[in-house]
Parts: sequence; structure tokens; C-alpha cells
Amino acid sequence: MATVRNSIGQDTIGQDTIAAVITPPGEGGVSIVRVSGPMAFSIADRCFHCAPPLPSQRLENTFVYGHVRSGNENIDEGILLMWRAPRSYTCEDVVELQCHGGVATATRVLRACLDAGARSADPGEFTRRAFLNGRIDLLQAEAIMDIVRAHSARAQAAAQQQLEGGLSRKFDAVYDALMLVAAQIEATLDFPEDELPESVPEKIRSEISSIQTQIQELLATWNEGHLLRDGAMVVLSGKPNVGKSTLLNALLGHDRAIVSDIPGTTRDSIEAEFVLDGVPLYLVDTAGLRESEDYVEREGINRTRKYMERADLHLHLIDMSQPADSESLEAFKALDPKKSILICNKTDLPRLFHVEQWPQVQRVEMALIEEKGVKELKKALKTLLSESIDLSARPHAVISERHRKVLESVEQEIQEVAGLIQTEDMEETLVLTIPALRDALKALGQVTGREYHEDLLDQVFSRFCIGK
Ligand SMILES: Nc1nc2c(ncn2[C@@H]2O[C@H](COP(=O)(O)OP(=O)(O)O)[C@@H](O)[C@H]2O)c(=O)[nH]1
Ligand SMILES: [Mg+2]
Repeated sequence: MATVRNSIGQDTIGQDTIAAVITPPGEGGVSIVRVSGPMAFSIADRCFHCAPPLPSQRLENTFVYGHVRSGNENIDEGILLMWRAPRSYTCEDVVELQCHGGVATATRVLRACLDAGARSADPGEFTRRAFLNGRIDLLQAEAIMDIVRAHSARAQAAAQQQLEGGLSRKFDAVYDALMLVAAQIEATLDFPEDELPESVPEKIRSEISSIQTQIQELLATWNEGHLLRDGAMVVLSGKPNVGKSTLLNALLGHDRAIVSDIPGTTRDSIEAEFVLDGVPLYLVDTAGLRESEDYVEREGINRTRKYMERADLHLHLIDMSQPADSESLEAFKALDPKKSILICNKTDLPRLFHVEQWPQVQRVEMALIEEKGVKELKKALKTLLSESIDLSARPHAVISERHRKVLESVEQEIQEVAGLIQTEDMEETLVLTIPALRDALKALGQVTGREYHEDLLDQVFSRFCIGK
């Protein structure tokens, strides 16, 4: 493997230099091409012409105006920014070429860097290097992508907390506590039989139980993490013509779905994003549920059922100006009452649907044609969301699906350990806890990245975009 020296004279064996456009494609004020690795400065010397001295002779954390060049041709004018290892995003030598916006310029500037010896970066590769070089742990690396993907201020703030180490500290605390118990148990095994101090078994039991509590507290943040990262899917259901599309438009504040008095107008589902108190919601306006001969509408109805299975929250509408519809009420009763609101629409018209016939459920009266009831509905939605998210609390870091899977397996191992140490003659069973403790530590280490393998990193960084 080739040894290359970076700008501060460190040998960087086998480490190549990567480059990518790090701004989104499309029209904009500037595009930025980032180059990271031991050849970053020599590439800048070749591709960027500025007044002397050469980029590689300049101080770190500075910038210089000049021209990006390919051969003898000026491609663009722009600014070169410079960082030296290890004080950069990746902990490597990094240069960034700030050029004019637009896909064509960015592509040509990147091409010039590649021709000068860089390789195209893979998705997430800059952040992967920051992790491999020890600047951030895996939880912080994931937080960076969560920040980029955040759809609401609360989701962004939660990810920012994670980047600042809010979640890492909690996982580290569990890891350290577990490590300590494992060390205690191993030390205990060296005691001659019957000489184990009486206080030791009790201490181990109480430490294991405290670890279990910490794991449960972390697991309890999953629902919040899911809603903030993925958004809460709110599915609008009900018979055709009850006002679902009108409701979608009323919540969004603009006309997204076609509203018509012809039943079956919405034949496919429409998704739209909407933020309520910092929580991203995905509203899904469905085709509604009814028997239909129409193939397209039937397909729409099948999709409605699928959305309803995946929904985090349900808004089920009924038309109060029509006679009681027991079929629609039955459909509502089949939903989880903790996740559902019954919307009694068209209260501006004479009522044919009567109160006595209703089950005791969370419901909101609306006259959507007059935009009445929207405020009450938002309040009811917030009440349902507060089951999963404490909306009055400051945003804080919360676990993701990957962390949950690991924690659940750790929880099982610890459960096994807890079972083994409940026995009277603990000395005999203690030795049996060692493999479970080791497995638990190994799994926990994969959350922060103390333990990692290429597959784990591929899995984490494949979620990233190119340029991050
Ligand atoms: N009178 C009255 N009509 C409404 C109300 N809400 C919706 N509509 C009308 O009912 C019809 C069907 O509405 P739409 O939103 O397309 O129903 P969807 O099939 O459930 O999506 C349209 O003509 C709406 O203008 C309401 O509160 N009162
Ligand atoms: Mg509709």
C-alpha cells in the first residue's frame, strides 16, 4: 500500500483522497466541492490558481480568491478554503472550492479535482472518516444525517442534542456500568468458595437492576424518536364525500387535494407534510372505503387499508347530514382509541346522524365548509401526540430504530443475567453470567461505535447522502 504524507507530515498509509459536490444539485448562489485526504493540498495547487503563495504554502483556516483550472482553461472563479489535519471535519487535510452555483459548474470543478488525483466520495464517506479518525462517535455521525433530514425545528433540535453528545453520554453510562459489573463478577470468581463477602451479591443485583432501568428509560424514547425522524403518519379515513380532502386542505392552509361532491374523486392517496408544534406530520388523504366496481378506485381503497395499518394517528370522518352509518362507525371502533379521533363533519347542515347512536370516543365537531373546528382538531391532535412526546419539554436526543434493536437484544441478555443472580447460592451461577455480559457489552458498543465492523458502518453510512 502506498504511503502518502499529508500537509503536516503525517504518513497516511493506504488513505486515498476523496472529493464530492457537497451542495444540493440545482440552481443556487454557490456550489461547493470538498476534497479530503493527504493529497487535498496538492490537488488544490494543481486545480486552483491564485496569487502566490500556492495553496499548500498557505496557513490553515484561511481562504483565498482565485480560478479553478482544468489544464490551461479557467473553469470558474471562486474561493478556496483550507483546513489542515487534524483540525477539520474529517480530521484530514481538507480544501473546499466555493464556485458559482449550478449543476454544470459544480460538475466541471469536481471533474478537475478527480483528474488531479481524487476519487469520488461514497455516500457519507466524509462523516465516516470523521468517525474512523475518532472525532465523533457513531451516534454523533448519525445525528449529522438526522440534522440534514429534519423536517421540523423540534426534530432538528433533538438531532442537535444528539450531535452534542446527549445520547452518547447515556449509552456510555450504561456501557461503563455494565463493564464495572462484569469486572466485579470476574473478580468475585477468584474468591475461594464461602469467602465471598455478604455485601457483594446484593451490590451486583442492585447494579444490574439499575442498568435495566437505564435501558428501559432509553427504550421509552423510541416512539418520540420515530415521530421526530419519520414524522407521524396521520391517515384520513371515512366514506367518500364526507370531507376528507376538504380537511386535508384546511389543515395545510392551501388547496392540495381536489374537493368535489362526486364520490370517488380522490382515487389514489395523497400525502402532504404539515408541522404541528414542531412535530412533522404526514397527512394521507385516502380514497375512502366503499365497495366499488371501478378498478382504479378499488386499487385506491386497497392502498387506503395499507395506510391505515401503518398509521400513527387516525382521523375518521363521518357526515352528520346523512343518516347514521353503522358500517363507518364499526370501522372507527376497530381503530386504536388512543390513536384515533372521530370527526363529525358537515354540522352546518341539518343533522340526521344522532348523538345517542355514538360510541364514547374522542371526537371533534366540524363544519369544514366554513373552516369551523380546525382549532379544536389541532388541539385534539396535540393531545394524542402528547402520549408519545412531551411537547412542553425542551427537545432532547432520542433513540432511533437501529438503537432500539440493539437495546432490545441487550435487555434480553441482562434479563438472563438478572435471572442467574437471583439464586441463593449465587457463587455457582455467577460464572454463567459472563457470556451474556460479554454479548451485551459487545452489542452496546455497536451503538456508539466502540465496537464496529465494516458491515455496521456500511449500514449506518448508506443512509447518508453523497457529500456528507
Ligand atoms: N355543507 C358542507 N359541505 C361540506 C363540508 N365539508 C365538505 N363538504 C363538501 O362535501 C363534498 C365532498 O368533500 P370532499 O372533501 O371532496 O370529500 P371526500 O370524498 O371525503 O374527500 C364537497 O362538495 C365539499 O365541498 C361541510 O362541513 N359542510
Ligand atoms: Mg377526497
